[in-house]
Amino acid sequence: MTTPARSDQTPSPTTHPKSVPLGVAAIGYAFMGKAHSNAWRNVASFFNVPAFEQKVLVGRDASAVAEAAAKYGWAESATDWRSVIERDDIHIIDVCAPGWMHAEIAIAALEAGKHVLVEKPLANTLAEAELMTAAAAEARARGVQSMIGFNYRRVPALALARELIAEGRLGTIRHVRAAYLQDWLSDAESPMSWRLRRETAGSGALGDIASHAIDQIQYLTGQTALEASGMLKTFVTERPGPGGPEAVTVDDAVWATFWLTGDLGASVEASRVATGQKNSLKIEVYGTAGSLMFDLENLNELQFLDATAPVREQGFRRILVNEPEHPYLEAWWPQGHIIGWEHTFTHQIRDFLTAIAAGESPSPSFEDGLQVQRVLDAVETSAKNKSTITAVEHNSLIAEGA
Ligand code: SOE
Repeated sequence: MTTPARSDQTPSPTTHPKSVPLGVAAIGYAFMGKAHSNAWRNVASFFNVPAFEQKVLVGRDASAVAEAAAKYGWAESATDWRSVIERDDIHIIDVCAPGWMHAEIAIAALEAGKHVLVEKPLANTLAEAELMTAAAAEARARGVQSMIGFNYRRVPALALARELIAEGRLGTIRHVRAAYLQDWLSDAESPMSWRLRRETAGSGALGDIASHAIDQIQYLTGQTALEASGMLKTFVTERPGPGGPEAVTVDDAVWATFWLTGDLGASVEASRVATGQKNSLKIEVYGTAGSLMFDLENLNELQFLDATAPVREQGFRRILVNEPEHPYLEAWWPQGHIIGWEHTFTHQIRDFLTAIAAGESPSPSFEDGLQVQRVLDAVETSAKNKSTITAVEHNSLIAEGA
């Protein structure tokens, strides 16, 4: 449980002098720590952002995190995140640690008056996500900002898709389909890791990658899930662990359907055992006046169908999202010089810093992260009870399973 913030003793960053660079500390130096470090290292070369310094990279293994800090451009390394968040020269905490650490670190950092960016999903449980969101709301009142790292919102093609939908170019959206397929766990001999234990990951494909698809469905359409129905499956029930075979306690794959506000239907499929699919996020949006298709493996492109065009000319056409007029692109290279997956993290850090400098709440907020967590929880409840969940907010059953 979090203790109420000591507002009288918690520094307020709104008084942060512009002349003093924002001190940044990142917690975690594995895959996401590396992706975020790369973004911190290059964002100021391409975007106008407030001055900041990569001060500390935090990890549990002193020698490994020291090596990573030197490699990724951090001034120093540390092994105790609690002492780092108490430092006066640290103003931003970037949480790249495994899901089971998100709540404790983010809440402590917010209470210490630090702006917080946390990787998705917000937490391992709905209860943790609610505590984090309450802490974020309290901190925001003190000028302390927070953001969740759904980085695919920063793919220019998906940001353009959202703009086109918001402008009405697709008319009324009827349904959305999203599939996020990977195969790094297809081999039953792939060893155990924190991502395969419920106590450290919360869930498997559901929280790890379906969370991205669920966020995208809500982000692209501006609607929120009301009803959820889902199935979860663990195909490989035990894997080689440090002390011999160990039970896998999270899902390998998830199938879910949703009704959203706006009378909109959606389906999400996510798997980490889809043999041959490496990091394939495909999204399709179908409206009364047009449709869109996106494929992460071709992330510079958006397929757009304008159903108001004469039928003889209709068809999905490829928009190469690489013009200066497209979101984020004017900062990079001349048109047609495409960008990659890692650029989405640079865009994310740019938006986070820009919001902090403006004293505004970055998007997506912890509230957005909590909404996704409610949907994840509703899918799990539906799968467990073999039923359809309604009122995602209240996570109550509407129909007992057969
Ligand atoms: C899972 O392997 C993973 O690393 C996710 O955790 C990330 O969020 C996704 O962007 C890539 O795949």
